[in-house]
Amino acid sequence: MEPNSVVAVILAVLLVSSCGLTDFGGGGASVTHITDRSGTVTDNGGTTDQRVQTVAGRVMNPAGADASTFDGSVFVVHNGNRQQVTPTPCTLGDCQPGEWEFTTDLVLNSGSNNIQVVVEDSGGSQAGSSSTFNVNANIPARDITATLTWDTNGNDVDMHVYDPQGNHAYYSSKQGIPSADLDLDDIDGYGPETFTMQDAIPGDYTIKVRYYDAKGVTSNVPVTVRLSLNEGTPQVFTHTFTAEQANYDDATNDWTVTTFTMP
Ligand SMILES: [Ca+2]
Ligand SMILES: [Ca+2]
Repeated sequence: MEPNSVVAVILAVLLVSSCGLTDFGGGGASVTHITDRSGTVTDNGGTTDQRVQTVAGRVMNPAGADASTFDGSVFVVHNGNRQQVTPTPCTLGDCQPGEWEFTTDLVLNSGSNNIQVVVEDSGGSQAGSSSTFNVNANIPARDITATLTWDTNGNDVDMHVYDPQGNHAYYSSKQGIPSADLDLDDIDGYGPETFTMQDAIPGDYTIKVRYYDAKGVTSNVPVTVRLSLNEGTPQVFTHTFTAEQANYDDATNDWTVTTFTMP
């Protein structure tokens, strides 16, 4: 190999090895790929026929390369809606100094889905953002989508949905409403817990939220529910629980989020 070729190969290796953040980042954050529950990976620009996906990505710690804790917050923004995620130190072989990683579950909309990662420093100022990751979902549109998230790490909040016939979907009966699905019970912070119903029967539906278990969290817990009907613009509802309001199976402190009528 000619010396010039050796230099070219080294440069190529350097360029490839820095792709973790430069593919969709450059701004200190990246979405690397999404994976469905069977393990099938969809890359940026791809198409999937699976609604529930896990988003994986990388972010730079605003505190710098040597910090052992992540000094800031990471948000996944999906079609304009933010959900917070928990970064962990990057463990893969191509990790750059100061690079952390995250995964989070995400429920796609029918059609176009834009996913971006935003990093804020501990003062709440934006410290980084990725380019937009696009994926097209060949899935039927849903009549009802309700997503619960909360702003504290490590504790357990639960969404409860009641249909017009009194059926009840919640963590221990995720398919408690026929033809609907509560995707998962998040028990360690931030959510999301997402309820979807493709063909809603007519009548009144009620969403409630219970602070189930503080699990040592002593701060207040800001909670958000986003409700989208017919995949339209979400209505956003917010509430704050105190630490003392976590009360397991007691409904006393339940937040009645909303009651809405499907035609
Ligand atoms: Ca939960
Ligand atoms: Ca979680």
